[in-house]
Amino acid sequence: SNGTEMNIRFVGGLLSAYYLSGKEVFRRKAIELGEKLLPAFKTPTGIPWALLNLKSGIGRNWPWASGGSSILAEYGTLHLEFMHLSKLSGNPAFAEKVMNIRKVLNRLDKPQGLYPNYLNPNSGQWGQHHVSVGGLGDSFYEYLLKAWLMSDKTDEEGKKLYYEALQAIETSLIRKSSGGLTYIAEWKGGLLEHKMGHLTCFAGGMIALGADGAPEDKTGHQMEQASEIARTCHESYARTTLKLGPEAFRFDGGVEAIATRQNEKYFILRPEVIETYMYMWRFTHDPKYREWGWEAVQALEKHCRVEGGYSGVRDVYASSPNHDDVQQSFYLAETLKYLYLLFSDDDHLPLEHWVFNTEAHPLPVIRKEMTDKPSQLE
Ligand code: DMJ
Repeated sequence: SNGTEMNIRFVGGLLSAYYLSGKEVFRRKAIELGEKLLPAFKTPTGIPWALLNLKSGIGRNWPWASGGSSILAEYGTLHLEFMHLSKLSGNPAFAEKVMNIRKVLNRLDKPQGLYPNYLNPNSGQWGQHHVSVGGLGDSFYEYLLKAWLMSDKTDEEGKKLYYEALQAIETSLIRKSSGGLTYIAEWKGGLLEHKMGHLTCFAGGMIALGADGAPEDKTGHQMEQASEIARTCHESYARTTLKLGPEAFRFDGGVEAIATRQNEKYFILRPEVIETYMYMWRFTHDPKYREWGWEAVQALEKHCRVEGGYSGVRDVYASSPNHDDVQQSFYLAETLKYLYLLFSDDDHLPLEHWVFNTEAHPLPVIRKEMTDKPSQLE
């Protein structure tokens, strides 16, 4: 199994189920599953393997990943769930594992302050110097910010690492097209690829969520950046026939926010653009975010609704949808949940009390003074 998907989907889901219901069975199962993941950390550096055989406890990495590397967005997307596992089990091992990952990262040189997507778990050295706020990188950055927020703002290291990483991203990856659209490019050994993934669109919401705590009076600037990214991602939907966004869109060769390669034109019910609308709505109450969300609802109903549920589509520029016949699990966990929250009142899962893991499973802020009693949560 993919250890990080086990964590964000199943451990995260069980933790949320526990905190929302108070039922002991969910706490127990979350811990049981967390314990099954611990053998993945048996590497010379403690950077976990990507893949784990849950029966044998034998780990390995993706055969395609640069020189046997582990992936930033995988080993970097365990922190929130593992902090809760230690709190609920009384077993410090979970927290130790994720704090060690930070320690390894802190010791490494970062090219231009950026975190490469690949890190070798044996040598503790970076693999290829590819940097992304989309696939392979994305939720690492998200979890730095959310680690700080979920700790009731006591995790000062998480805070510092997040704002420093965001600064490096702004300097090296964020660009504005000639048509005035702000986008986040991909970085390959110092060269920019002027492509933005649908996955990268979550960054609008992340930057908005972090803006309030930004250092040096950067709050306004970061909110502006977040709203510009939301606008760009909305354009990637608006410039298609089906009004659903492509997997990746480009800003080169005279195009802006459009997929140019056939294998980047698909839409698989991903949540990131709606996730950003939801955060932008919560922080600004600008009605355009609900309007944009409603456009997506209508397109989903029109082009993705099928007899057995909802399906992805192969080409968002086609005149009619060609279904891929898959309803990804994140459609229910994230896309529909964020739509629901976009049209709910702010006191429904308020952001001061809840942090959403990267699969949109809500986890409570661990209060400085709080004990383990879920009944204390409102
Ligand atoms: C989900 O598993 C999570 O949102 C993850 O962080 C990125 N990819 C999918 C949704 O697109």
